[in-house]
Amino acid sequence: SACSSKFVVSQMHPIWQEPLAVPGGERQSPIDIAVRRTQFDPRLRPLQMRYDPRTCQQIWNNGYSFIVEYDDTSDRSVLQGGPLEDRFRLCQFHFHWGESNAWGSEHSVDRRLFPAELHVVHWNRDKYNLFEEAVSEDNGLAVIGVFLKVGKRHEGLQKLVDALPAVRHKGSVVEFTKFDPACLLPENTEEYWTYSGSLTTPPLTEAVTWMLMKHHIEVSHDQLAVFRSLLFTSAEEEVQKSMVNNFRVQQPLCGRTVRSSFN
Ligand code: SG4
Ligand code: ZN
Repeated sequence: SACSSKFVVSQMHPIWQEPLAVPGGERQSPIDIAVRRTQFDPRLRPLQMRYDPRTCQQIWNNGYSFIVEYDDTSDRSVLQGGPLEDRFRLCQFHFHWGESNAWGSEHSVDRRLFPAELHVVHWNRDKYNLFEEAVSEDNGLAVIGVFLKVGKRHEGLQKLVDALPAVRHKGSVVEFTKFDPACLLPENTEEYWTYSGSLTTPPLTEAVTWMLMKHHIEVSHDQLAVFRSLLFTSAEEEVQKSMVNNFRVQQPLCGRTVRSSFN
């Protein structure tokens, strides 16, 4: 079965350069959250985010998404609590989105997809010295996921949306400062699902504790349209490709349990 082999050749994303042999392959992401099969765990505490907006540095179009990067050389922006035993440093956030509002998220809830999904990425500063060390280790990374729905304009997101035209092409970087990613989280962060999984792009390492917020945020159609106006391609390429559908296909659960912090 898909879950019993030592190496799984991952289904290739159209823009990945080559198929990838994934070591392990038993705890890959993303997955569908089947709500009735989740298990309430009363020991799951609230998440504690303590982010310093002054650690925000730049936005980078890496040819797959745009990434807002944070200075992670000190403990000024950290996440702890929830399912986590250690302290994790904020290093970046990014999104995945679709060409239409009918899909775009990586995870789904009872098979329902959302137009986009935010990922706030952190690495374990108690066990490792650098993101690059943590990325391939068990318990190395902690990612908060938030679903986006189309509705009213999101005030906090607008500052970021305004900066995006400057990183339209692959490889472009622009300075971006004083942005608190907590403004992109739903008001209620106490209700979440958590499971053990992987990065959803190469190297697909099984290092991630996923925390998916039950409550979504709303953004306007115009704000998402600016995401969709970005490009997978660099300025030099002849045929330009819109940055849309930058999500990975869902992966088998392989006997894992998804826990919930709420009943
Ligand atoms: C996106 O492709 C980001 O651009 C990547 O960031 C990120 O990789 C990747 O998604 C996977 O992250 O939360 N979806 S995910 O599992 O965070 C990493 C960069 O390449 C390693 C910097
Ligand atoms: Zn992601």
